[in-house]
Amino acid sequence: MRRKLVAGNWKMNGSLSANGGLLADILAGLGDVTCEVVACPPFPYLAQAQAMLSASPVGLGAQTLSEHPAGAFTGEVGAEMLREFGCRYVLVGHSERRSLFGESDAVVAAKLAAALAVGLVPVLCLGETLAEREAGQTEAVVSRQLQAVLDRVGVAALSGGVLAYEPVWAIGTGLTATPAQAQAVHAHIRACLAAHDAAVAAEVRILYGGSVKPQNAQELFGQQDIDGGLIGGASLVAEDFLAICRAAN
Ligand code: G2H
Repeated sequence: MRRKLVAGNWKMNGSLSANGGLLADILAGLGDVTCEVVACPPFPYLAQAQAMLSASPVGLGAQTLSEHPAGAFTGEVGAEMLREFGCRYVLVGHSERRSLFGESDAVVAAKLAAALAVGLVPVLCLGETLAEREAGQTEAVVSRQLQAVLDRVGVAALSGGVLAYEPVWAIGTGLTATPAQAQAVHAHIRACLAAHDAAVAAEVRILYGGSVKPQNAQELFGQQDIDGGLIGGASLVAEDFLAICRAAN
């Protein structure tokens, strides 16, 4: 039985005061939430979030990390630093990192390995563009993205891990994959894992991301292979984020 997980990806949003209010409201409204909840603020706010969340059931995650452990990499943030600030999770290979910051499959795999090396749980993001979907390449694209990671770390390293299917065409656009579309890709991803190791495939949680809202969350999370959500815009509004968390109960 996979426990559902809902993670808020705040992207490059927030301020000390806005985050303080958002986290306080989330903590105050958690009473009837049973799924695992995670918040992923921007780097400068990790200490603030750590202070507010460390005694709570809400976990902390970062949005990316360097593939290097330490050294002359100006502007980068290493895995050990994230751990020191209380992170349990880190997003790896979000489509905005891939498309806007040029992260190749190989770089994504290296970042995932760097996270695992210090005991962080990577949330590996996979997803196709609209052009790729229209060309019938959805399964081929997510298979390629997953295989790059499997080639690097092996399937056993994903045991207990988290993946996120985020169709690029649904991210921040208001378009959402239908539950059936999402389920089909989630099932494909699980089958790819099962081809390597059935036990790992059965326990890995696969989140759906891309314009998840209170209105569509329950039906998405009701699909057999959808184990929760990676929430962008709606994670910035406590009421909406909590409603999505409740939909995962
Ligand atoms: C996808 C998602 C969060 P949104 O990027 O990772 O964002 O919910 O705004 O589409």
